[in-house]
Amino acid sequence: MSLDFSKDFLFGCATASYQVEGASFEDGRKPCIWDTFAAIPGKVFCGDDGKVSVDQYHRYKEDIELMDSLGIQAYRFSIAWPRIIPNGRGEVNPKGIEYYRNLCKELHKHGMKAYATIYHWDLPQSLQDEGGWTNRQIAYDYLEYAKVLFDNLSDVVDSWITINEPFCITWLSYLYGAHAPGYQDMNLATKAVHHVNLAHGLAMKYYREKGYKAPIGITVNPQTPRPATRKQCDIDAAKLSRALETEAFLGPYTGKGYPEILTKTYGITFPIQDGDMELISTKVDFFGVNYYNEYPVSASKSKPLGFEQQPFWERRTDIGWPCDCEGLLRQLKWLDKYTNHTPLYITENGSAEDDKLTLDNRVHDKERINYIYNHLKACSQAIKEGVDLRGYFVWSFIDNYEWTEGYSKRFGIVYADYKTLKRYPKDSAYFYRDVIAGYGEVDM
Ligand code: GCO
Repeated sequence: MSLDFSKDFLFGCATASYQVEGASFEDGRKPCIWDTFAAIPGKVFCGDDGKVSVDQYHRYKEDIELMDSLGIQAYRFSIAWPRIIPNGRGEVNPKGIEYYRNLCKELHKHGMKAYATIYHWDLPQSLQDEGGWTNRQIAYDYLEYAKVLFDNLSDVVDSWITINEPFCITWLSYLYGAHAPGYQDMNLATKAVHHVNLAHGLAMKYYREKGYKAPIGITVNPQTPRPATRKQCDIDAAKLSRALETEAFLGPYTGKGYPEILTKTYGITFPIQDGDMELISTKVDFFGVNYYNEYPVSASKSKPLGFEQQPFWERRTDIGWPCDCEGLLRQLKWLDKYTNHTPLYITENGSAEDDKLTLDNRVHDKERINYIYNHLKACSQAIKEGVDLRGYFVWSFIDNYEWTEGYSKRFGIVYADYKTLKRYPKDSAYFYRDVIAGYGEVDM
């Protein structure tokens, strides 16, 4: 039954500021792009927004105590840019710094590590009004914001993640139009890709120059889709999709540059200026990997990008995604090779299930337990096959605001009653506790 992880493998849980904090307009925070997007009718399920969410801003002590009771060793949270520099650029808000300092200290009090993500999508609206990630200036604004965090919180943060899922910030938000700000424009998206990459590079360079010690990396949600058939055209389609959705980021970070196939296929050119690629390839200490699923793809002449997803056979989670733990193993092995054996962390993995609170306040989320167990097995197998995987953060600690799905999809190992804001550990929380404890395999 043991999942066979070494004692120093790190088990954590993850959330993100806009998804859990609430207190949207307290203590000087100003609007972010998700406040704006959520207010546009039809963009988010039921028009849900992050104004209250699970109110972690006021309840972080209770949440950390609960994490501690489950034996969780690290908490990955994100810092809200609009709390730290409410106008995006300029004046720093001391209350913002104070909040995250207190959060980290509380984690340490409980013997847990603080993993801070600098940007998890809550861009100050004022910067979006100037073009958001399509405007090169934003990379320098991001640098100033990151500097404030490094210079004020480095004594309490144990590990930094510069950016969460560049794919979602760029292609998903500026090309597919699914996330805020919701554009569908290849040219804008191409600019956004380069500027997100540049922002990461600028922050990395500053961090290295200042000699900060805590490990720093970036979290990607790689796509290494499997070709639906063995036909060469489908293999090429899978490669194209991987180049667009994954290598457009990991290529520059690992010094390989942008995949040429993107220019050849789509005629796009990234707005590179002198010195950019060198900055962007500043070596990270690790890559964070967010993995939920993987799809079969095939070539398609009618689809604008030249590839399309095919039906799959695996069970769907409540959000409609296939449960594919084999995909995780494939991705980890591919990443290990592509990044030249850089240390990896699973910074998110989990499933949305249709959870029901029983009369005795329990949630019997067997499907989530299966999901996590099978994905942990894939992690353990990857380590056996030589991947330098150092930790796993379950998504999520608690049910929260699932972006365009609002509060309709529950990813937590802790159930949130959105009316009373009470927290109830689900069976998966106790399962996770036992995994971390090693099922009693401890020296007694
Ligand atoms: C992402 C984000 C999380 C999501 C989670 C489930 O991967 O989209 O990092 O904020 O909530 O992935 O969709």
